Amino acid sequence: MPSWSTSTSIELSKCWPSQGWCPNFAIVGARAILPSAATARADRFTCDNGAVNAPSLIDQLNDAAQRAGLVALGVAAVEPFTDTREILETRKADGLHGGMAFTYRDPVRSTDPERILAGACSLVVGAFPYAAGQVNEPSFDGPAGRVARYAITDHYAALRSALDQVAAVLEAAGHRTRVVLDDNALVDRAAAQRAGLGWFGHNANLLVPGYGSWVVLGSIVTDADLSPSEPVPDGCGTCRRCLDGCPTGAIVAPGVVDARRCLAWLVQAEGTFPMEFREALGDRIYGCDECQEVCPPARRSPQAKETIDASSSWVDLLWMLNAEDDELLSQVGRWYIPRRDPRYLRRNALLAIGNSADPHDADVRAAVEAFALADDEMLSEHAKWSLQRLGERAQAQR
Ligand code: B12
Ligand code: SF4
Ligand code: SF4
Repeated sequence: MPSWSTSTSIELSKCWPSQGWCPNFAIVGARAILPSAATARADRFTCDNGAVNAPSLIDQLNDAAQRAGLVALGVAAVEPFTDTREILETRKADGLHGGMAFTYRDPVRSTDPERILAGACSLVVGAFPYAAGQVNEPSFDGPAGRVARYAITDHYAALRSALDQVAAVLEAAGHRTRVVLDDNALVDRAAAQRAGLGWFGHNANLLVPGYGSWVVLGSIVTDADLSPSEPVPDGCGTCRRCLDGCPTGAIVAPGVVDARRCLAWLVQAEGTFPMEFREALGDRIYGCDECQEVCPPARRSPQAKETIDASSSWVDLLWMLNAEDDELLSQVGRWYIPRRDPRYLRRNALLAIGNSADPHDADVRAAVEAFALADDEMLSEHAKWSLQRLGERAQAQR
């Protein structure tokens, strides 16, 4: 369990404005940033419930957050996120959303916390750390598909449980609460940024000082009138490792991801996987971590020293090709799979096999050939690509 510190802003101020990576991050502890004094801003969004920044309540919230494993907690005002709404609309108009729904479905709704809870006064936003450590090699033989760290286990369930525990403190004090995370209801990164949890990285992720981006984010929308936290200044400076490290050039400008090129989206998107990004997919089967793997603050997270259980970070690709639909969904059904159609899991598996399996393995070839000959047009086409790629790789090894 990381140590909590309320002195982070003093330590961090040594780093900003930064001209690149700040070496002091490694010594910065987790953030307990709920303001302790009853200092509600006079100019804030109308909220007539009366400020409730009683030090005892703030202490209880911080204690509950710490016990529940959150590494940062902050408060944001509930004004609509109009800047983010504009960004969503502009990116949608420019096609950068690549057909995604989520927060793009209804930008007005996703940027207005009052739609979640009428009479809301504050957002209490939390960050839950996940799998930042060393990923072990697969524990089985044969081709292995890499699972992005955020999906290794259900970190969103852990985050929800942590936020529920913090919300219970507010409820016990007589306030109404709604917990939202990773759905269409709210733009989670913008909420976290406004709540002072971290800064917008050039890789578009929200980076928490001392932890980097290996955190998932969620909010408690409440009618409790709490004082907003101070924002965190930019910590990227002139660094651009994520832009240069992205295998498909999807970060088209600092903080701007073109989903049409982003592997994390393409593995979730319906239809044919774009030809030009198939090789770049490598052995990935779900999600993509490259723009975080190269990120110095993410590498220095306290969790980076831990080793991650290999059994959940790799999936047996031959099993994916051969398993029945029900079995596949029972194992990885919590992933976002278009239309809940397991064919998309097999589509991704075929590409990952082409890119990473032993090209001389007869079992691999037989499994892929079966799909190449099958009636399913989409899978047959991806299987043929996979066979060709295996052939090219076998040739290159001679
Ligand atoms: C749609 C979505 C995706 C899409 C699109 C991602 C994207 N960049 O928009 C896809 C499927 C590609 C995706 C991928 C991932 N996602 Co996602 N995703 C979402 C979702 C549902 C909505 C995000 C959204 O509204 N995007 C819209 C655009 C407008 O926002 P944005 O890209 O975040 O841009 C913001 C900043 O970059 C900033 N900004 C804009 N211009 C500029 C300019 C500069 C210079 C700077 C510095 C910043 C900046 O303002 C924007 C608005 O706040 C949220 C959950 C939620 N409800 O919010 C999770 C969420 C963003 N995803 C999350 C995660 C973990 C991931 C992945 C790491 C998973 C993975 N390993 O594959 C990748 C990361 C890819 C990346 N580099 O962004 C986490 C992010 C946690 C964090 N620390 O930031 C979230 C918040 C889920 C959660 N509740 O924890 N995701
Ligand atoms: S998730 Fe992967 S493909 Fe998407 S922006 Fe990051 S590195 Fe690029
Ligand atoms: S890799 Fe990207 S997100 Fe990380 S510090 Fe550098 S510019 Fe910022």
